Amino acid sequence: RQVASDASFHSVSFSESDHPRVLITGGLGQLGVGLAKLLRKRFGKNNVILSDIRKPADHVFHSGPFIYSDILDYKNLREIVVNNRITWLFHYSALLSAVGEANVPLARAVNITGLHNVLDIAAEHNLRLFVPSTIGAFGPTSPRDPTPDLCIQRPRTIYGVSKVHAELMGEYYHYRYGLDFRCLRYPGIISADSQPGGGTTDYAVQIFHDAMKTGKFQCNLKPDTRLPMMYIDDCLKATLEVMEAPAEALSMRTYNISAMSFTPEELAQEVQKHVPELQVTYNVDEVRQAIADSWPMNFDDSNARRDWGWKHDYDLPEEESRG
Ligand code: AKB
Repeated sequence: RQVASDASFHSVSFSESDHPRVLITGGLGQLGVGLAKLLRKRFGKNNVILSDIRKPADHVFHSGPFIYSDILDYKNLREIVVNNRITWLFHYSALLSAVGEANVPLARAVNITGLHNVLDIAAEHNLRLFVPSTIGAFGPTSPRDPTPDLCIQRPRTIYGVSKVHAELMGEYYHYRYGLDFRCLRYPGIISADSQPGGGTTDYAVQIFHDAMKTGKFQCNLKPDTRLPMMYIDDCLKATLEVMEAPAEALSMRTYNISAMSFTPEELAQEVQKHVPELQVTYNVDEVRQAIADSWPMNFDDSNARRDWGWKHDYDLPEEESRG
């Protein structure tokens, strides 16, 4: 459900040459194509390059510039940044929480070594760099309800460890070398057109697809597992807003952002209002459940709201927007 929105958000327009030149790594995951669409509307189609190691679908390939980029190949990445005069980089390449546990060496390479390449290239070429972090950067010893920006972070997944590392390295490069590093900790993201790949919060996307396709949904988390969630449009809006915020407004470089928080049972009840025949069963995946049980239940994003005016537009219907 969309709550009161700020119509001024898309209203500014520039000529193409005033705009940042943007590269999105890991662009064929859950968020990249949507982000490219939003940024192209704002900055012009040819100023936003989507990249990945996978082959794009036809409609993605024809929607704007796409380039092969392997973040583990330092020279390839540097060449792309130089040849395309990139000024802003959104670094989305990462293995998520559940797939990361299934392949720790690959997660370590992509999420940590890849980040090192991106940081060095961003610092060398004076880029503004966005790296997403996550509720997964917290762990069982963090306060879970609510979880503030600054508290104990001892995650127990390679994904979480790599994201704490990214937060700290980005901030270190900011203070040490002046890198314009900006980072948001995302909740689970709900999207209709794109699928997440191997996360713990994936069920909240899958339920919609299964409700429409088969009318049957098997949830891999317990019915009462509460996690922070956000609709993709809010996530992309926050990402653009924090990148456009004046540096003076940012009292920190890594912010929690939050919109809603629900359990599988609550989400199922909501979906059943629209698809009453939907049957939901539970078959708990122990790995995912252990991860979810160590993550925040509610996210405190008061610093983002205060510093750069973050405000979500989408809630579950019963919830009141705090915006
Ligand atoms: C995951 O579940 O791993 C991701 C996340 C919350 O970072 N969606």
